[in-house]
Amino acid sequence: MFKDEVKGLIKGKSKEEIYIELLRLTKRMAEEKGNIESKKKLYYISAEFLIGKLLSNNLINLGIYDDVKEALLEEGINISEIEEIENEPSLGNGGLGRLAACFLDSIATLGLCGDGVGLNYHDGLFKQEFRDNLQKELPNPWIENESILKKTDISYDINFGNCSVKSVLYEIDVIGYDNKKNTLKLFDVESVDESIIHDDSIDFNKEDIKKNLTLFLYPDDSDDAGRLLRIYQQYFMVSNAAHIIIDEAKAKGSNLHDFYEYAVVQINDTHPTMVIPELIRLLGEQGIDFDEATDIVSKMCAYTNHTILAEALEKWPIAYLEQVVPMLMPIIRKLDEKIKAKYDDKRLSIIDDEGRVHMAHIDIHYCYSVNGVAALHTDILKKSELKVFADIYPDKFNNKTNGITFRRWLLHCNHELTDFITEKIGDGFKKDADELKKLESFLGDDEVLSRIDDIKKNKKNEFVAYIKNKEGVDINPDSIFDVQVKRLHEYKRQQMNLLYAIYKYKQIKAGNIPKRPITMIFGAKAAPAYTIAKDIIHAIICLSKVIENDPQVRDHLKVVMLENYNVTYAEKVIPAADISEQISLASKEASGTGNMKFMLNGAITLGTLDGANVEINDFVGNDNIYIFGKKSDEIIEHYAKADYCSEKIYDDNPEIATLVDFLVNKEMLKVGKWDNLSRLYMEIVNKDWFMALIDIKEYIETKEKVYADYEDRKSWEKKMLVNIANAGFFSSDRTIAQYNDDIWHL
Ligand code: GPQ
Repeated sequence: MFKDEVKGLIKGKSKEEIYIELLRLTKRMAEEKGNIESKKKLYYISAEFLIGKLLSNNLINLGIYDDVKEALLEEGINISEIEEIENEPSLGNGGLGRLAACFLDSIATLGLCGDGVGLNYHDGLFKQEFRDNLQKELPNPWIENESILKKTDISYDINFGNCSVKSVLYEIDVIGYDNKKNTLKLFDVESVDESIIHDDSIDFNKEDIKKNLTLFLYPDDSDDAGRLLRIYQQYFMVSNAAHIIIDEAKAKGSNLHDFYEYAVVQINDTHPTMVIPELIRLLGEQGIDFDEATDIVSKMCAYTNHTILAEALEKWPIAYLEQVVPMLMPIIRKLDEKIKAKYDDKRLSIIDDEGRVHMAHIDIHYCYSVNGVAALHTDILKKSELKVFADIYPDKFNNKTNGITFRRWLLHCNHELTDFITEKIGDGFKKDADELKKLESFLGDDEVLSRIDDIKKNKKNEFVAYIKNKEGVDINPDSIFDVQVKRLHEYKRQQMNLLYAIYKYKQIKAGNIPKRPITMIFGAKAAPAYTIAKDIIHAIICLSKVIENDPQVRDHLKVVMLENYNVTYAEKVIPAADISEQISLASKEASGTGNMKFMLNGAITLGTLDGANVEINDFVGNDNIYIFGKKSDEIIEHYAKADYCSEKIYDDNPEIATLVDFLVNKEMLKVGKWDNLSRLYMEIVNKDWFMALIDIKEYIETKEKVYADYEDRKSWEKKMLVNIANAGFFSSDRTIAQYNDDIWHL
């Protein structure tokens, strides 16, 4: 029996040794399963793969989780103690990287032949600590002597303008659920030198490429050296990718004139865009002329856009590219000339009049597919942001609404709910998420409804214990868990949620005690150079201290800022959430994927009609979601007319002004710093670029209604059930099936 075999492996071993044994076991079993193969292969190139810990997910996908869990239990060990030992690889920032990881899981699960290609950042995204109520960034080394990485002997010489480096390829198994495996290919530099980083800081000499190229994910790009390093990283990633794609196609018999029959490349936002000129260049080296090479590459590359935020659309100065990748510039110029010869609309150019190269424009002209990541987002791309392109290439544009892997975001993170669903509707939903819909037949079944509620209570209790142990924070398990966890960005409007917390604080001070205590949970990292985002974190932490110090308030309201929010933390807090905060300024959140994870785990969305919230709303209906705020059309118009004025809202609405003023009052300044709090105050009053004040009133009203409705337990339980039952569409298996049907054709 398999369980006995596992017991044999772990007997008498320490937890660290058991982790290593199980790691080796999963690697062996993956090897036995073998690779998914087909003539045509997908290469999903991405600067980020936020894969999270892998052990338990691999056990689940291999079908041995229960056996291993029981074997451990019989030795007196809870599997969560082993999970704790694994380091979380920090190979991504947020949604874009996590999406890539969910996609890999679904690609393998659907039995499609497709690998991820990216970089092996040694210190990944920084580790966040709070010191003096401020975010401090620390290196986050995650690679142990023995890890999920498998070193290969594949290596390429990558030449930059002023130096060359030798690459080395590491691989991570991507095991499909009840299927064979694919690979995540992570390229690294042989000469990288971790010793140039100091323990207490993420500063380092950005100029020594040979030593630092793969140390960090997206190093601070607020200065020239940082921006240049980013181009080095991008070219290193795509040049390696291009080499291996060509090698693998040739090994399968391609004569390169038929290259596109062997490979399809999905370009995950603009970071891997240089793969287009690089492939053209390498085909040229193999004797294929420019026009044919361009044609071949255009038949095999597809681009996904993940944002309409102008500042996130990469535009590299020619001078930078001349320095780092001079061999690509003649190709980029030729690609641009073709466009300029064909269209006399400057907005379509690749190189603009200021000498900047618009990476997205390379993608749109020279890929055969351009997709957005939610219906509204794709609509906005077609109708406004990229309208000039959509007009000339109407057939290229398509939507692929994002999804999440249910293996991680239900089966792994919520065993109780998974088991209960299985008990009620069988386990077909594990392969066909649409079967969750069957749960709706239990809407009138009080016992089922209370069980759903009990499971939520259990997950809340577990989270209370987890955070107590991890951060020493006490949370009342009977309070409402109102959760906003995601990257810190002004467009996501954590500052608006903060203003709500201030509102509630003042209400309680005035004697309006909420029926039930409220716990407002935030989790977010801010980019190291994003000053206002860091000020928002500071203000949230300061407010939490002000409340903590106030005996009149603290039993009724608690604000918690989770430290170092990451995938592992998400897996704990999302199943415990009652309310899912998805409050971005309409039009700005391309999709969101956290919204889907919360829904699947029975949290109710409080959100704007933005990104995939719109589709969630369509599925669950207005009674099972709380929507507020201005619509995207109106917001887009404000930007077009430049007529939004936060100061006017502030001046005309004393009740709003008192909330903003609170940021710099004496209680806040007792625990916080004037520089940070006053800067945030000024920003909101004078600028408020992402319009927190435009929706604050409606937000407060809607949230009050959510809290009140929460007390009608039966009706809330129904909302939970409707949300879970309608989450099927948001499985990344559906998303990937659509990518394959419409774009990849594997
Ligand atoms: N997203 Cl361009 C990121 O996480 N990082 C990025 O650099 C860009 C986009 C997110 C986007 O903000 C979310 O709305 C999406 O759900 C997510 O990509 C995946 O598409």
